[in-house]
Amino acid sequence: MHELIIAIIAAVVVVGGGGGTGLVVRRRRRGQAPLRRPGPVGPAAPGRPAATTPSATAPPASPAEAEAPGPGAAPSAGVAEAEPPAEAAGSATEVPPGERPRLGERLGKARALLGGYLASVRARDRVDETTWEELEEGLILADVGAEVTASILQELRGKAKASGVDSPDALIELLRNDLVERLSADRTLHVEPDATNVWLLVGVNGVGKTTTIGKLGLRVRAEGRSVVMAAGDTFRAAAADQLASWADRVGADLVRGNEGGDPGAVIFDAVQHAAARGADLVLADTAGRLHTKVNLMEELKKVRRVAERPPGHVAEVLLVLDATTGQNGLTQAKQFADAVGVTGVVLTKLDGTAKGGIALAVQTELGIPVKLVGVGERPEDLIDFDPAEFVDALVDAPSGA
Ligand SMILES: Nc1nc2c(ncn2[C@@H]2O[C@H](COP(=O)(O)OP(=O)(O)OP(=O)(O)O)[C@@H](O)[C@H]2O)c(=O)[nH]1
Ligand SMILES: [Mg+2]
Repeated sequence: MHELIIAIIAAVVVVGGGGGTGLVVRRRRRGQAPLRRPGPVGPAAPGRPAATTPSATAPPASPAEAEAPGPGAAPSAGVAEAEPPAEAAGSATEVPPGERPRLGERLGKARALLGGYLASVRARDRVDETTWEELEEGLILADVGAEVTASILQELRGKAKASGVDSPDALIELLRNDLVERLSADRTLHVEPDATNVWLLVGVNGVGKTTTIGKLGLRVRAEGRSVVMAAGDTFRAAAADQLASWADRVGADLVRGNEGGDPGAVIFDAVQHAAARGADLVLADTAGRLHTKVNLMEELKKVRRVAERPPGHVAEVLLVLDATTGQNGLTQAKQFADAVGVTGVVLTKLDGTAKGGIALAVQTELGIPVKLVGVGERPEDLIDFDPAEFVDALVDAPSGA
């Protein structure tokens, strides 16, 4: 306990630099030094104050922020923090890589479910119709969906026959390889050089868009890229406040508008702001009203069009799906894909009661790769989707894991 208190005091002294350094780190000019890319990916250590240019409208969290210049030169959404263009937004590269959780450690229910069925398949001494029934039931209950399950099993039957596989273990190995193959895709998160890149985060209410932007911000900052966050969810003031606290933590500028304001204007201003600062990336939050309401989709289309206006370039449209909603996610993905052209899925809450099979369904049925997965609420709980690790976690799980 005693050592803990000393360690905390030491950390505060180092981080705070004796009181004034925090301000210097946060506001120091860095010019247009070339950014390290693509560097090691990792989040900031929790609580570490990465260099930041806080939002003019976010409530000041420290005296450093209170002294920041006001929104004198703020654009029409009235929001971006004004700073001399010579300073790239959030351009510091001091966010150290951190430890990320492994996917296999976090997959809860998904493992237990399919694992239970596969254990039962393995326990039998041959492959017969019961084997196929168990595989079908396991995959469907794991949220893979009836159609995809049928196609997996059809292919598996063909492969098993062709290679003369008749033991349950060998069949499960075939299944493992088939699932990994189905999940193989290009998962690059694109950043175009010499452009003001925009990553648009879309998805229905509560799926984890804003949290994912925060987590993504940390990753991207750790790669040495400079970030502007755009609070495109103007339906609730609290949404922008939530993003403001992430922006502050991550060391990103924040552009926000008034409650009920035009989301397109916020995105437009964020792109202008990013371009003026030479920032690499705009992470744009959007509202998540019910996807069945046509006006949300129309609004998102507009936001996308605005974001594409030069110098803006929409490099990614990331659909955030809550993995616990199962097959419902597929319907959502179809609608968002039709409206705004989704380039990748972020599957959140895989640590919860999610069964995980939706990853297969989305990629197989819609051809949209799952690029990232959320496995918890901590900043570092966003990891690359690794198909082999994901499938191993499902297939090798002991019954009741
Ligand atoms: N367990 C777990 N919780 C998560 C994960 N991602 C987000 N959450 C939680 O889900 C809740 C909703 O997250 P938000 O980021 O506010 O979701 P949103 O999509 O922005 O929601 P709206 O702004 O209402 O549309 C929060 O409590 C998050 O902490 C995850 O990967 N795992
Ligand atoms: Mg939100």
